Amino acid sequence: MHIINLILGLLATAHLAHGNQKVLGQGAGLTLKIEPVNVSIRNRFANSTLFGVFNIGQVRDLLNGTSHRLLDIEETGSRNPFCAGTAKLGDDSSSTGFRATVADYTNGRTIHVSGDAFEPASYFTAAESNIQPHPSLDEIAEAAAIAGFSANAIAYATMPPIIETQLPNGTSHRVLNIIAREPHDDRFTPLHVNMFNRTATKAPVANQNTAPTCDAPNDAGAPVTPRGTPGTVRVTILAGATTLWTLEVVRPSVSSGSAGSGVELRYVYYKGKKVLHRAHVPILNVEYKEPAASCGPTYRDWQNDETAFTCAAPADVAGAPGFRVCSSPSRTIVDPPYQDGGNFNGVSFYVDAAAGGEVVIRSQLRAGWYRYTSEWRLAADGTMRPRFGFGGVLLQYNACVCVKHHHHAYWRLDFDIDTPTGNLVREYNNPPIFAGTNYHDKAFEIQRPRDATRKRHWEVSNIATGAGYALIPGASDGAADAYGVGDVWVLRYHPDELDDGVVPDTREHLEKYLTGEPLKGMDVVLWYAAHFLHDEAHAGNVAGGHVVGPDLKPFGSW
Ligand SMILES: *[C@@H]1O[C@H](CO)[C@@H](O)[C@H](O)[C@H]1NC(C)=O
Ligand SMILES: *[C@@H]1O[C@H](CO)[C@@H](O)[C@H](O)[C@H]1NC(C)=O
Ligand SMILES: *[C@@H]1O[C@H](CO)[C@@H](O)[C@H](O)[C@H]1NC(C)=O
Ligand SMILES: *[C@@H]1O[C@H](CO)[C@@H](O)[C@H](O)[C@H]1NC(C)=O
Ligand SMILES: *[C@@H]1O[C@H](CO)[C@@H](O)[C@H](O)[C@H]1NC(C)=O
Ligand SMILES: [Cu+2]
Repeated sequence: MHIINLILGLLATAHLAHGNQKVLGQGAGLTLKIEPVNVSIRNRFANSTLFGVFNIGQVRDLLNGTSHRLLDIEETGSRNPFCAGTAKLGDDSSSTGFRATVADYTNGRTIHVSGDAFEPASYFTAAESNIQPHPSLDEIAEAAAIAGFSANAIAYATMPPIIETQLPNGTSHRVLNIIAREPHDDRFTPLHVNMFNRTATKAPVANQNTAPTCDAPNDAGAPVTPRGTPGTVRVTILAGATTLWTLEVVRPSVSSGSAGSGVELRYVYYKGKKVLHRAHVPILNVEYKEPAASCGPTYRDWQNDETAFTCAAPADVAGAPGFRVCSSPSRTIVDPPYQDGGNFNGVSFYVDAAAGGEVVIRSQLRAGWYRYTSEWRLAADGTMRPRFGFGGVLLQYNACVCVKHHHHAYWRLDFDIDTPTGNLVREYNNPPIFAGTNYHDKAFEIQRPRDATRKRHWEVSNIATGAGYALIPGASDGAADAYGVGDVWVLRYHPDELDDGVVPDTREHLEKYLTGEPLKGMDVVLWYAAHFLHDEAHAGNVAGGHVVGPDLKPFGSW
């Protein structure tokens, strides 16, 4: 096993301002260890031939004589029959189930095959659906070929990835919305490609003439990491000989959920005690706030297409392609000079000395003309800052980024304070909402709004030890509205509730998991939403203001 052991020096002056003196004030650095995790099982998920999927009788019968394609294999909660009920498996990435998604072009439907990597294929089950999933990179390449482009053409999915074409009997022609160009051309052609009858038509140009001028950068045309490219590392952050943090980091291309979930953290421990089983952003929505042709009005985004950003480093971590330690802060579209593209696809690490010595873990994502920064900041004092950044580019055929729109990002935080179960969620209000007490316990699953006038925040603790983490809303996390629904959901853990599923409309549907279950002493999951108004046309909204997210702060004994 390769271990990269990097001593990242910190500027003493920077942390003096931040109360981390005990660890950092002596001038001691943080040590960051990054080891590849054995991904043999993940490779099986990622391999689009995942042998069993097409070999079970039910799938053979369903697909006999059809034109079809395996689009994606996503991880799901394990359905290992030896682990009954909703019990969590241990901290082992390889102990997971999967759901494969197959597009059946001939019959205008989708086939989902579910199983567990450890089961024989005969245990797998298949189900049909008429919801059209997002396209894969090889499907986009085939769509470009159907439109007459060469094998060297550059093609991307754009928004919305699928054009709705439901027939009266509920089946669909699968029509991909892509842009393509030959390497020697400087302009993309927007296309609608019908995968059923293999025809392509030019798509309308979006909002080119009506757009207010705005200073969004141009598309860099940077490559996208093929979805399913495996990559998981085990990270240890030490201060001197003291282990502060241990966790696994999964790159966006294999992040969980129907549409990925950005940089995904697993099995996060602070000072040897478990904090989170999994933390990620499985739901990301956009709504346009002013009418503009072919811009929205709403989209469900995806968080598993990595695109290039800048990370100064000679090479990736040995044995872990797609993971890199930068010698200076990495730069995405939300950092000056606010440009698209760069030298690196994957997950970068660096120590932000200016922020008091936080280890910053981040990636840049692409979905159509949007660029997103998926980021986690881990501080020596146990503070964790989930962050999401919003940017966009001007495309030759599309200036939707200039039209005022809202982004809604939904974090899923699967807390396991000390232990998976035995946790308690409390809410703090000041002034109080129940006379005489600032705190109340959450007895049952519930959705709650933020309320800055009451300094409202939430706390998850272990009932037996009293150790816990507070979830403190970020000052820029915006306001929910009719489409960007909700701020906080407090739910009981279920292995199959990693996202709200592929939904026919784009709005989030976490309400389906509010089934009235009791919460005290249970395994709990908090979802947290931030709402960001993206308005490139108005200066002042650009510099540094494109990042949202709450703070997670430890309390009790750690
Ligand atoms: C990874 O796991 C596989 C299957 O369990 C095993 O055969 C292989 O030796 C492991 N590789 C490493 C580098 O540990
Ligand atoms: C996927 O499986 C096929 C066997 O059908 C194998 O030839 C190929 O090398 C595998 N690809 C990867 C990336 O493991
Ligand atoms: C597919 O269907 C045809 C005609 O119904 C049948 O002859 C053939 O055996 C089937 N193939 C498989 C692999 O089931
Ligand atoms: C649905 O309707 C289309 C168009 O009439 C037809 O070609 C197709 O066979 C029908 N599919 C099913 C499953 O009924
Ligand atoms: C392909 O299907 C679309 C409907 O989805 C239809 O409008 C178009 O005429 C068809 N083209 C051909 C060549 O059959
Ligand atoms: Cu935006």
